[in-house]
Amino acid sequence: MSTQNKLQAVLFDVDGTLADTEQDGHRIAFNAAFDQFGLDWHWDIDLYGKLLQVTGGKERIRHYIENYQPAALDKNDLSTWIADLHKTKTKYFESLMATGKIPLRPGVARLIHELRQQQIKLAIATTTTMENVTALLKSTLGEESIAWFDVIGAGDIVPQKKPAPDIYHWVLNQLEMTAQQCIAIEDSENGLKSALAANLSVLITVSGYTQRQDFSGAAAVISDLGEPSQPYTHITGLMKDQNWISASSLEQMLNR
Ligand code: XBP
Ligand code: MG
Repeated sequence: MSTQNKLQAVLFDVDGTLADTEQDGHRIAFNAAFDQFGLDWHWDIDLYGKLLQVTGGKERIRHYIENYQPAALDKNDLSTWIADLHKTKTKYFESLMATGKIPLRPGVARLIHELRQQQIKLAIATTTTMENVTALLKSTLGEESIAWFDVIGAGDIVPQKKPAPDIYHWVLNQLEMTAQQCIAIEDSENGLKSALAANLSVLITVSGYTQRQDFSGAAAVISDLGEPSQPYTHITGLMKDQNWISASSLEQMLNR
């Protein structure tokens, strides 16, 4: 009898993993919200890279205020003000997604279709807001794709965002599965830490902002999920001889 674990579900991160949303999506939406609020704040590409250390948009704004705009700390009811600013940012992000200018990364749609065909469950574990997840899925895979995901864990549903394991624990709990039955796909060190702390095996597909981060503990680190016509670049870990990620290569990783 085989002692191999059968792959039952794949848990996808969203930002940087499904699509490159940070630089030309979230960053633009934050800046648009700052404009609408009459603030002269501007997050350029480099600064935004630094701010990404803090996950969660509201948490990132608060961190920015504390470190770059301390005068704003005197606002009455700062938390409500940040929440309002962030709501405006979410509206901008949703309308940006609706333009369809941000595509899925290589191999993402192909792998999602293959997993569905093989009846392997799909789930999402993300720090971003639920509205943003549905806006991205709608604009890339179509409205019906939202229902392809058995569980979507997003934003404030858990008290502690990544790198805490809370969102992965929540998703596993909703799936009624153990970490040994699932694999997580992430693009960042914060995401990796979160998934590892929930005992998951993790595949990293690096993104623009994350390529120099520390991915110790990942099952493998590669450029992207790859396509038969566009192989991924192998960085570390297993699967040197493969060209693209399939359900069977994920199962191999689970049993490494
Ligand atoms: C994503 C995030 C999010 C987005 C912005 O991290 O940290 O905060 O940058 O989204 P991950 P919100 O890919 O690890 O989930 O403004 O909706 O928080
Ligand atoms: Mg990410």
